[in-house]
Amino acid sequence: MHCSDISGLSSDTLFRLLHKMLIIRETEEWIAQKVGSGDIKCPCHLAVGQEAAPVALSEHLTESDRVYGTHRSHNHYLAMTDDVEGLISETLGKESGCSKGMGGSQHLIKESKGFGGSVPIVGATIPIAAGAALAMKMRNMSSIAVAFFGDGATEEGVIHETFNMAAKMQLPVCFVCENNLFASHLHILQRQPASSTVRFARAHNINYIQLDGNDVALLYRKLKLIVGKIRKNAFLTLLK
Ligand SMILES: Cc1ncc(C[n+]2csc(CCOP(=O)(O)OP(=O)(O)O)c2C)c(N)n1
Ligand SMILES: [Mg+2]
Repeated sequence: MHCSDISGLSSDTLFRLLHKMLIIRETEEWIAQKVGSGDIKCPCHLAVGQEAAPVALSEHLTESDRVYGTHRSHNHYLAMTDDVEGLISETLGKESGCSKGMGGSQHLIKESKGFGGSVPIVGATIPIAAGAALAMKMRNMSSIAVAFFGDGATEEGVIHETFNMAAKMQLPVCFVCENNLFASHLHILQRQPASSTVRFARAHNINYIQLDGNDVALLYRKLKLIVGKIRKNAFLTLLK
């Protein structure tokens, strides 16, 4: 059995990480129940099992940063905002929702907390994150942008255009591929010649690291270093 190395993390930090992951899991279980009962009518994609990466990353971000999500972003939204009520109201179509009840599960936003938005079009927020990073760079800010996306998004042309531009312009953006091996019903090996997506970063001379998305302590430690470097413009350096 894989045992997570929790050395160097205080009990406060570990408690906070676990607490946040449980809030996300329980909120999504509630949402699933309400979809089943018909109270929630918008399409909902759950992120069960994908809580650790956004929770660990959000620990190193502030509301001046900008996180962009996908069709499956309850986890990204809650990790950044802690806004359970805004998410639940949104899925119920209420005006008190984070998008005033007009967006539903797949159109979440809360810029005051650093969540720049999620949309259902696969790959669509990746260039938006790069655009935010460009604005941050032009304004000499120390903020960073984050684009979460699935393995399926690596099959969209826009991601490769964005990687090229981000690498060339050395933008302060962190691309996070949550590779759950599936896009809809198809396993990645039925769609691509390899199951790891890091080759796309390599192809654009973007620095990368491949991490176990279920190991929150590892993610916390590694992402702390990476975010710190991106803030100083020292991570997205071209590989020799
Ligand atoms: C441009 C575009 N093409 C197709 C779809 C339909 N679609 C919705 S989710 C999905 C699969 C996405 O897979 P992945 O990016 O791996 O994310 P996951 O669902 O695994 O989190 C597809 C093809 C879409 N929303 N947008
Ligand atoms: Mg996937």
